Amino acid sequence: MRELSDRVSTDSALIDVGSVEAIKERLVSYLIHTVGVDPEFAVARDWLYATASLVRGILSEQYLNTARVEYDQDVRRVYYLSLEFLTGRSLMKNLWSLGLVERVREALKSLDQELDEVAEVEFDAALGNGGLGRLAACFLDSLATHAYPGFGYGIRYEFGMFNQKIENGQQVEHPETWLRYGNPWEFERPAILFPVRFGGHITCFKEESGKTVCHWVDTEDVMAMAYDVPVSGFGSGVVTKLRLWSARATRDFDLDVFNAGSYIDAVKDKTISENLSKVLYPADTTLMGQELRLKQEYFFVSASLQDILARHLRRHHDNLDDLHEKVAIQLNDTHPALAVPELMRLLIDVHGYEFDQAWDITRQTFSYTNHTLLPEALETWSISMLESILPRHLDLIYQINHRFLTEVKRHFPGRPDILGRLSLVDDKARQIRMAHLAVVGSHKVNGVAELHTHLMRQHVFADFAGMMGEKFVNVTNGITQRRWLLQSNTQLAGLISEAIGTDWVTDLSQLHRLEPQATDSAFCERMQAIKRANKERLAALVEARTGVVLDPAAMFDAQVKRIHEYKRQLLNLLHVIVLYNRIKDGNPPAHPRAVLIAGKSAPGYYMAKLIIRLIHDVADVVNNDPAIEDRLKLVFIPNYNVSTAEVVIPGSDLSEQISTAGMEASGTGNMKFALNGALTIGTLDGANIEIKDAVGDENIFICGLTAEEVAEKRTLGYHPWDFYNGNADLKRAVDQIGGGFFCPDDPGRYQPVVDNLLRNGDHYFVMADFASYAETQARVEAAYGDPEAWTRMAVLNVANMGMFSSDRSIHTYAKDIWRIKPLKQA
Ligand code: 4GP
Repeated sequence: MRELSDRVSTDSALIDVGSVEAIKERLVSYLIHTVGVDPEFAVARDWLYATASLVRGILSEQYLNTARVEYDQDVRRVYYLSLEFLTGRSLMKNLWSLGLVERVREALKSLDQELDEVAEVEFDAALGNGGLGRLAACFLDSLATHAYPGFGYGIRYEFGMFNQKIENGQQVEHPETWLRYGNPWEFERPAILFPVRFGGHITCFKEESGKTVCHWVDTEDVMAMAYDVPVSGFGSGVVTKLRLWSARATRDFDLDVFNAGSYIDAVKDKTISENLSKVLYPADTTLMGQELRLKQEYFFVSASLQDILARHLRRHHDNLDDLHEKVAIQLNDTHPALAVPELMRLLIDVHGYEFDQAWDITRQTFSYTNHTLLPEALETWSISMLESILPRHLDLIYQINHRFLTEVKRHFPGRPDILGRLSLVDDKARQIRMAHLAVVGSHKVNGVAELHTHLMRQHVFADFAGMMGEKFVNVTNGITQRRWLLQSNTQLAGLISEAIGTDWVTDLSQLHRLEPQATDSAFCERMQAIKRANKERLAALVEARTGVVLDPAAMFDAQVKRIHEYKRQLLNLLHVIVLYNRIKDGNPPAHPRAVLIAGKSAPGYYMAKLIIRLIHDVADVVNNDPAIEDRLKLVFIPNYNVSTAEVVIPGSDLSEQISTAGMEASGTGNMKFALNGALTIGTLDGANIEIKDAVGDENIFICGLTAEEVAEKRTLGYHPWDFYNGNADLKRAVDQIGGGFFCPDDPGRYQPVVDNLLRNGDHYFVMADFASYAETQARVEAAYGDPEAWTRMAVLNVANMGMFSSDRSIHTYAKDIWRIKPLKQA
């Protein structure tokens, strides 16, 4: 794609990357001077570190330029606070951003290295669980690409998302030591260090002026030390910073303790404090309530806010009165919601503000994104835990609540019921409701897809919406087309660019110009050939990881995402069993199908883990039954992560997005698949609805109950037995699961699965949706039998994905929520 490299600025004043020869020289130099390895003996990893050093150098230069421009323009900047950033690998992303892919490829070749092999040895930075963490990574990419003044804050977990191994068909979690060889992208900043305090108690006294002043004393402190990771913007020359905090013991800095007490005990204490940033909590959408997690949340929030305030004061603002004019802070879910009382504490206790003014500044600074409506995911913290770990914050939360409830009383006179529902404090359970704190402390609250925002207004935050409706807005999620098309599906990206030019890379709405290609047979044939090549690449990955050989001529039907009952991998599996039975009965599907499932379960989520096991047991039977031949395969791809997604998504024909309607806030995998020309089978849930509206009803396969119907059934009574008794295919499949057909050595193994589907009320409406899902799958199969029509639909999907770019999401946040503007380039 020559045109593309013309659009990209590779400017570096200090590092010559203008020619292959110059790059080669640099790479050898970095290998020797930075990595410290003899070129004769260097392996791919050494070359990765040499290449990353070169690239990081350019990014650092660009970051310094960006920071200078921001400083000069003294603009408002957004700080994205997130406990998760699911970045994945960075080498190829950065090379694409800088337009250096081909030159570096050639330079490495002249050194007998293959760029793809070098890139492949990079560890995924998996500092996140799933959706909201990956979204944060896409957002940083869009911010930098469009030159918005932005900055990310998170935690530098020593152990990110666990490495999922499958042993005897079961998920086993192993630590992922991604920092084993060091992280070549980060800058360690030992001088950027803030104390974070825990425990202790509060003493308040009246000053002579009559003002009451409170001090938080006798605390135990941990230091937060910064690591900076540059985030490149595509072709913009703008680099955004992701600052990740790592915990350090204060003991390092306080030799007295070593001298006074026992050396060994002091070192033990050090280890305990440093545990704070050791590990990412591997549960998504579930509540944990663990003390370490609370400490992590406060740790990164406190360090980030101290850093933000110090920067604000440094930047020729000698007070914090106008903080909100220069600083917008986005809370990625409630995980950073303690930022609200923390900013209040800093303003009041440290900078001497009165409560009212501090509260004004705070509310104008924060905004909050909600990512899930699942009740079990709405964070609450026990009052007793807060009392002992963050007593000053608890006190401030009570004060905030008191003020807020006074407003509520004014708004809803004579409605004590509402008072209890809206309160930040759940008196009965003795808990603080973090979502309420985030809503009250923010000037805007957004959901992540139209339906989700609607349900948020109607249900979870209905009383709030009744009082402050204008606060609740929608910003539908998006994905960065740079990673999810340009980089991971280079052939399709090339074909698109040939047809419509390369503007789509930074303006995805341009894709609509592809629409006429849907009826161009030459274009469609090339699209098919590309899909075929991507399927071969995926089949190779599957064989390498599982030993199962897939025929690329089969329909590749993929469901890749966290394993969760609401996402309904079980619905998919029931359908696989039905297909299996049909083949055994001599009624095979018209077209061979390979069903691919991947995803991690939270380690403590019993039912999700049981479902993973069931997938393996069913796969064993299906894949090893000679009667099935190649007509059906079922594969579980272990250790799903960003890099695996980059191969699975371009190589799939069918995208499974079959959550119980009303439960998937948005989904972003759905967007990635459609952008890569897979067709969707999905429920009317989350962003599926908007995808359907964009691509047209005839280019998507919709099934199942709507959110309204689900809600209605829940209220009026739902009887899964009726569906079981009314559908012979379904009954047989459920009986096989319950009767041990797939695990004759331990026939009762899956009784809990069947109990959930039948006796315990089938909370996720699997039984109710099965018939509709199976019928829709039959339509999919028929459609797949007509490759021309299928490809036409695939092209129309790609052509209509323009609005699902994270660039669009970011432009909306920038305009409606953060009130920030792109930097004027110097
Ligand atoms: C996820 C939602 O489940 C998903 O629908 C959404 O697309 C994504 O956030 C980004 O908004 N939620 C989480 C979580 O990742 O941990 O709650």
